[in-house]
Amino acid sequence: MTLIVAIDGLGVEEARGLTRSLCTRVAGFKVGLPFLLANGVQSLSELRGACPEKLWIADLKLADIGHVMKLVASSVASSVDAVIAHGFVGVRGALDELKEYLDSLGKKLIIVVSMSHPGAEEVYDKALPSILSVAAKLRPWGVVAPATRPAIIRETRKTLGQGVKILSPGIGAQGARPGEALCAGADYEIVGRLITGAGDPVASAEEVLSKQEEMLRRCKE
Ligand code: BMP
Repeated sequence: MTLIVAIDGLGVEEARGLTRSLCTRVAGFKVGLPFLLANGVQSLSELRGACPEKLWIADLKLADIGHVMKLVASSVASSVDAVIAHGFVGVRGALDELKEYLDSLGKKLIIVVSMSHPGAEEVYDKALPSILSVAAKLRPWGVVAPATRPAIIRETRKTLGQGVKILSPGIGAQGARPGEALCAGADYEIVGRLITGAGDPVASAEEVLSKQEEMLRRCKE
């Protein structure tokens, strides 16, 4: 399964309905800060109850010293399988501590190596070699790399090899097409508004899945 649905701007009931109806079709769900701030951290376990077996990721945009990232992660860790942090904060006193903490709980670390918006070219992409070396040292379960710039995904895969999962946002609302990131070497595509903002989110998710399959067929020819 290749689709992770990003839940950002929904209420708990709407999100529960969505996760329940998409449960058999997706790899997992990424829950963002807007959802958690609006609905409270406790809403996460409520939400997970609708589809407990899939991959649940807390996207708290962590970018701080290790001590603070651990405190933040501890407030969601019991309800999720993985936590996302930014790669640019570096290893020592930051991501090393977070990784050790998550390892001790049996949870996964995902680090951002570049972002999907245009401004990421101004700073993030320039630091890519350094951030990839952070990832190579830490060996997180996964990294986030942009669907909007497949060359970054290819570079990430080439540098980090097959042992890491690549998760790619930027499909639909940000311009990339379903399947593009998978063709460049990503394992999962993260899709938010294209699905959560659709009149019929389930139909939209089905459409994303069939477009992914079609694109993968074509790029493998
Ligand atoms: P959407 O498909 O609605 O554009 O949502 C993309 C999701 O991926 C959002 O939750 C956003 O926070 C996240 N994301 C992103 O768009 N680009 C990145 O580089 C990193 C992200 O986590």
